[in-house]
Amino acid sequence: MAKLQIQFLKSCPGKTGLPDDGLPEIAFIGRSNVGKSSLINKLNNGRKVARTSSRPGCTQYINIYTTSRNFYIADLPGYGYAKAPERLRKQWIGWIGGYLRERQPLRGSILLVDCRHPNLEKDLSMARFLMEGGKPYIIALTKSDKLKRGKLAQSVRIAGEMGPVIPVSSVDGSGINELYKWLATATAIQSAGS
Ligand SMILES: Nc1nc2c(ncn2[C@@H]2O[C@H](COP(=O)(O)OP(=O)(O)O)[C@@H](O)[C@H]2O)c(=O)[nH]1
Ligand SMILES: [Mg+2]
Repeated sequence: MAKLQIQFLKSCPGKTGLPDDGLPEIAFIGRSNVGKSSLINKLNNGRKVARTSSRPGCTQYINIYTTSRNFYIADLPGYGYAKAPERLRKQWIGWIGGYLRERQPLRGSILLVDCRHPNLEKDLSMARFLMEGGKPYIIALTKSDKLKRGKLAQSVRIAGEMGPVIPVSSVDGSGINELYKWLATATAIQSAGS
């Protein structure tokens, strides 16, 4: 897969309004500030994708993007706001879990984890969801430019407990080609099978 063009399509409150034309969908999941918007922009040939997500902590919107490779990106709401009450956090995780289990066109997920914090409980529980879901997923270990080589290797090892890891940087572009390859494979599974 060469470079992608990515365009914002719409924000969906909950599961209603999600695309139903059968095209594959890839979920992007991660804590707020993990570098999700930056990564999506980087995948869009480094150009800013119009529109970034809204009101942290109070809404449960899934932002849907179309891509030039005929799959959708589903940008799930960030989780793990420090200030969010426990009740809200649980509700949130449950809601994302529901999407991951039930969403038919979902072909795989990218879990973004900050390379400087490779074993936060919130990320571990999200990784557990993905593991149990049985669909392909990858850990994108973000902001890899922020760590020296040795520290990054250590972080990759720790995050490796959660699943396969690709260290990425939206600043220096490392890992982006590997991510394109993963996306190509994950979204091709369907065309081969049905
Ligand atoms: N050094 C570095 N900073 C990054 C990288 N990706 C994101 N950031 C910074 O991290 C902050 C949060 O990024 P953003 O993409 O908005 O995160 P989001 O909340 O997950 O969408 C911003 O200040 C970005 O400039 C990266 O790969 N390297
Ligand atoms: Mg964002």
